[in-house]
Amino acid sequence: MKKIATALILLSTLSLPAMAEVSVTAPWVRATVPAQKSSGAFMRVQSSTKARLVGVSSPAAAQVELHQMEMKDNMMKMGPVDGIDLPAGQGVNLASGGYHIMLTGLKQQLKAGDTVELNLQVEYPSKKREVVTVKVPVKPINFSAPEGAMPAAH
Ligand SMILES: [Cu+2]
Repeated sequence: MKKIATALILLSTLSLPAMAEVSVTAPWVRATVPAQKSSGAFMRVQSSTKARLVGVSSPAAAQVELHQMEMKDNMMKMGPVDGIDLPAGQGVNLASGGYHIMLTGLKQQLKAGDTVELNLQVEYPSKKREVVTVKVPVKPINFSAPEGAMPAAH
């Protein structure tokens, strides 16, 4: 019996893939005013191996989308994208004015000091998926991230 258990442990150790490391730094989500049903979340995401951010969900919002803001015909336009590439070892900024995470159908007002949980779905070239849960602090409406990020036009 003991032998079998040891063998099983060994097997499960061997079958573990070399887990890619996805790290998130400086996450924040913008506070909302009482009637506001949407907000943006921002962070820097880095994966040690090539990966792609393919979706986000949150218990705080009915829907969460990956958005991109870009200049088109001299107008800032914002819309959903189906994923954001994470090149190996290179951080990708989800910042105001570029890629960001858009929360819509907020279940309650987001107040500075609160925390919102975001579940980032990451897909690897093998099609294997991983969920990275991030506790994101809510920052005041007038908060702007360092690195000269543009104010959000939400
Ligand atoms: Cu947006």
